[in-house]
Amino acid sequence: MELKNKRVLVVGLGKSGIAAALFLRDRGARVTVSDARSAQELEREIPALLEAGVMVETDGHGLLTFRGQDLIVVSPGVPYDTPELAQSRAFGIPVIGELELACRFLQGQITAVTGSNGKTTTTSLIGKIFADCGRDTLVGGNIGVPVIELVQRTSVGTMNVLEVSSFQLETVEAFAPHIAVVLNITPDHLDRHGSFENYAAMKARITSKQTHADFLVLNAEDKPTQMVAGKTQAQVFWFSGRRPIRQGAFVHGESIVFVPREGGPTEPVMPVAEIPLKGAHNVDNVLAAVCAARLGGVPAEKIREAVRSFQAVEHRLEFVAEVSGVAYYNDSKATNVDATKKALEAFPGGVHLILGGKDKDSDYTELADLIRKRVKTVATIGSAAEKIERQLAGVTKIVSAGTLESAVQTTAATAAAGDVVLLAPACSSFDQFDNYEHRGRSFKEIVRQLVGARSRPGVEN
Ligand code: UMA
Repeated sequence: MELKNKRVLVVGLGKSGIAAALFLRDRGARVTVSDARSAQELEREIPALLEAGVMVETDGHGLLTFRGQDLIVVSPGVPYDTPELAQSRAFGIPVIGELELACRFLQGQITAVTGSNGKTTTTSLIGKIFADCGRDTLVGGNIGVPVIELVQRTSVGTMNVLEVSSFQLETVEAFAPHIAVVLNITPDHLDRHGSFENYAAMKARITSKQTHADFLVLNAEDKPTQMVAGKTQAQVFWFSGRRPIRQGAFVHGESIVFVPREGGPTEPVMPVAEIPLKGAHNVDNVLAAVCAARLGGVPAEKIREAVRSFQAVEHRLEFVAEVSGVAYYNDSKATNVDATKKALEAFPGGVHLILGGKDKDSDYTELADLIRKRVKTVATIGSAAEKIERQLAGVTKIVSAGTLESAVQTTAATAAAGDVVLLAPACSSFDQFDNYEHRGRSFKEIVRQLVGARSRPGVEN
């Protein structure tokens, strides 16, 4: 792709947009960036861009800015049907995402992981397995490092392990991972994609450019994921925590095993008990990682070693502290209903659940059964609170907490020794926080203050 002297517009000035703009500038393009936020809100980002010779448009997207461009590169958070983008496409201007731009320059092999839940854990785990066995490994994508930032560090031997979201897959064209993983497809981002069918179709795009020389790893227990098998040219490998698989990874008795081809040997990989992560969903994540790593040529014993020493990723069922016998867990990354279900399934009972944030057209009644069985109180926060309270009325005791701080204080006051306070909010965070990481860090900070308060003289511990 020739970029020299090309007029390129980058839409969105977050992490991806900044990285894309600087990369394009570096390759000699004439770059403009456009963002809906005000110059004041972007005062930290703008100087470095101006210094690099990038033109900056703030306070909205001007139609004229989009005209006369040779290429438009969009950030994942910018909706596909934004009117200015629709008009640019109608004028024949190519519109691609930051992931697509990056994959045209990335060297080495790509292992890409998508799914509604478990992406970050599985991506990190696959990255660790490859790195631990000595492969030149880079990890990036939706996990927080724009893929375009990896480009200059890649060489032909690099294993690029990428977390990819439905937002990113919406704008791919040539993206062709050698190993693609779809962990599960459950309702999420329906406000952006319009329907579950559209959302699932975006996830399936991970395999649309794979060939017979590539591999696709799918969850045998998840119907919408199974459907992706009908849309691929790649060799399909399956994983299951419940039953034997003819080609792929599964739990056999107490152990994880791998079958490299139909009718082939069953290779032992590791005992399930050695997985250092909580919850059945994490067994699925390990099974998927085992498939990807074996397909990438890593021997079973190396996989076992790497999994055993893997630590939970921040904001994913992360243990924070125990205060007066109550355990606090941060699962701020549970940004949809299914992730909250998985988090609840990891605890047999005695849970005080913090739910809420920005609603994504979700159906919280799907949580009712698990809440009835395992949750003592629900504390609601954020703009989705009223909808959650309405949908879960009568299921358990619900406290309208409003803020995260008040939710922690309320639950801390009622929780008994042996109980769990779980932040698994089933919503995105953008109504009260910058992002889910900010929400998770705030939760940990509030819990730490609680630890401090409880350990002061005169305060009962
Ligand atoms: N913006 C516009 N016009 C619009 C919409 C947004 O100008 O119509 C601007 C905003 O004002 C803001 C910028 O776009 O300045 C934000 O762009 P962005 O939302 O793409 O954010 P980035 O910082 O580039 O982060 C993105 C991903 N964000 C989203 O997909 C929403 C990050 O995933 C990812 O880590 C990062 O690229 C690096 O690849 C976050 C996420 O929430 C973690 N992902 C979703 C999820 O996991 O559920 C998909």
